[in-house]
This record gives sequence, C-alpha cells and structure tokens, in this order.
Amino acid sequence: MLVQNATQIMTLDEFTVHQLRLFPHATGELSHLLRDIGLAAKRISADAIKAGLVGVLGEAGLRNVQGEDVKKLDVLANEQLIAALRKGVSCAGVGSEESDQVLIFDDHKSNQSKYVVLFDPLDGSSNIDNNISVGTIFGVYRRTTAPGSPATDADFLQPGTRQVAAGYVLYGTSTMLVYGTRRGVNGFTLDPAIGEFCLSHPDITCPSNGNTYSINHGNFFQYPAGVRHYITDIQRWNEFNPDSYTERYVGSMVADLHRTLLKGGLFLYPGTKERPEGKLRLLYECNPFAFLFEVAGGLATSGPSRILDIIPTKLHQRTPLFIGSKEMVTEVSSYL
Ligand code: AHM
Ligand code: MG
Repeated sequence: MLVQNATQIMTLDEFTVHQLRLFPHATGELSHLLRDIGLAAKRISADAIKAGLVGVLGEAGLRNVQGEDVKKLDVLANEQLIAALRKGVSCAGVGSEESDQVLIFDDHKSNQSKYVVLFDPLDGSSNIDNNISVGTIFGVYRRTTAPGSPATDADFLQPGTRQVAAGYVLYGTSTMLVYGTRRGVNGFTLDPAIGEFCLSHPDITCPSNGNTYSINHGNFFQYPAGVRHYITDIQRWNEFNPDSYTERYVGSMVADLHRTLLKGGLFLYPGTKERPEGKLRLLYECNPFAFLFEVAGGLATSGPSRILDIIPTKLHQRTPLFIGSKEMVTEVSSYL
C-alpha cells in the first residue's frame, strides 16, 4: 500500500488542497488547521527523537548548557500545539489533557475561526524514557457559538459525533500523521529528507475482524465479570484452535490503536474496581479514536453506550473503552 514512486507522492498540504477542490464551497479553514497541527507534529517529532539524549542535553526542570530551561517532552508538545494553533487562522481555542482549563485565544483573528481543538499532546509519555512509541491525539469540533465572538466552554463539551475531523501522530520507527474526516481516513508518513508528511496509507479501512486483543492483563481481577469472561473465552478457544488469538499490548495507546486500525483486532481499557470509569479520557483520547475507527468501518463503545454519543459533562471525563474491528467489538459488547 505504500506509495513508492517519488513523482506520485502527495504531501499533506497537496492532499488537503486536492480535497478542497472536490468541495467548491469549502473555505479551507480545516486544511489550514491540519497544516498547523502537522507543523507542530514535525517539531514534536524533532524533539522526540532526541529524548534519549536527556542525560546529555540536561534533565527537565534544570537549565541546559545554553542556559535554556529544559522542559519535559509532554510540556514541550503541549506548547508546540498551542503555539501553532494560536498562530494559525482556524482555531478559536484549545482544550488539552495537560491543562486544567480550556484556553480560549480571544483575539480578533481567532474569534473569527469556526473550530476548536481538543488534544492529548503526548500520550503514553511515561514510555519515553524506554524509547517506546508515543503519540499526539486530536479532535476538531465546529464551534456552537457564532464566529465573531470568543469560544466558550460549551464549544468544548460536545459529543464526539460532532467532530468534523480527528487524528493522531505516532512517533514510532517513523513519524506518521493519520487523520480522518467523514469522507475517509488517510495516513501520511514524515519524510525526514524533505520535512513533509507524505501520503503513504490512502483510504484506511479497519478489517471487519482480527485476531489480536490488546489489554493490560495485569489488572485482570480488577475488571468487570463480563470482561473476564470474554478474555477467558478467547483464551479457551486458543486451547483447541491454537493461534486463533494473540495478545499485543504496547501500553501506548497510539501505537496499540495504530496496529489495530491497520491490521484489525480489539483494544480494551475497561473500568476497574479502583477506577470504574477506566483511565482514558473521553475528550482527548477516546473520541478522536472512536471517530477514526467508525469512519474506517470499526466500532467503539464504553459498554453501555457508543463512545461518540456520550455527552460530556466535564473536560477531563474518563470512560471505559472497547474499540476496534466491528465483529470483535460486537462480540465483546455481548459480554458487557
Ligand atoms: P497517559 O495519557 O497518562 O499517557 O495515559 C494513557 C496511556 C495510554 O497510552 C495507554 O493505552 C494506557 O495509558 C496504558 O495504561 P496502563 O499502564 O494502565 O495499561
Ligand atoms: Mg493520554
């Protein structure tokens, strides 16, 4: 599926312009916004590949040899996204997993913008010290308030079904930006030689079934009975049908879900006895992925409800998550 011929390669900018041509009434604001996120992603990627040099470049919280404050990568990633979106022309404000409150830009330019963005700037950041893939996750919403005035808190507390676009950036063996609108999901790989995201995975669809399940098995006895039954049943199935299912858990959601999106499978982060709502955040983590998986043909549920239908009541709300191939999500749902 990788596009091999250099003359056929389409950059992210070219792709979004191409999409615009298909919709003559589109204003281009969303394309600008994706370009801004792409720019921040390139900067974060440049910082992420140096993460292992922390001992050389200096510890977070201290000053480096150039006399600059050294920041943790998740703080840097947050700042890069805010800076790119504030400077752009398409975003009236942001909500970030790193910040307690939303940040409403409230200047003349931003108040004309019709979108707000919710993001997790660097998900899985506890993995950075071990050189394991991490990622950025984002969801884009059209404001409920009319452009011309500052965004309000209500603009950020919309159900995921109202997202106009969502995506993620995976800082892995290569850096990839995957984003989707209702028209489809496409993946772009950063070509470091030219510093551009290039279309490498056009029209991504999630296989309707898979054989991989992804869960933190260490919490097994903390999970609800239905989840334990499901896991036990698929392991029993393997007893007589070897290799029917296999378990893969990076513990970095963007990496686990990127694999699940491309190859099929099921990712589960259930509630536990300790944390009935689970760990993952509805607005920054679950909604963007739920949107992408549904557009790509998969499903996402909290158990009682489709993820995208949940009406958020607070910014940092958490929800259990079962997401992946349609058939596997349907099957696990019957146990919940
Ligand atoms: P974070 O937002 O604090 O980085 O936590 C989210 C991460 C996900 O990437 C990952 O799927 C999950 O936490 C792993 O949690 P656990 O270690 O409980 O399995
Ligand atoms: Mg996170």
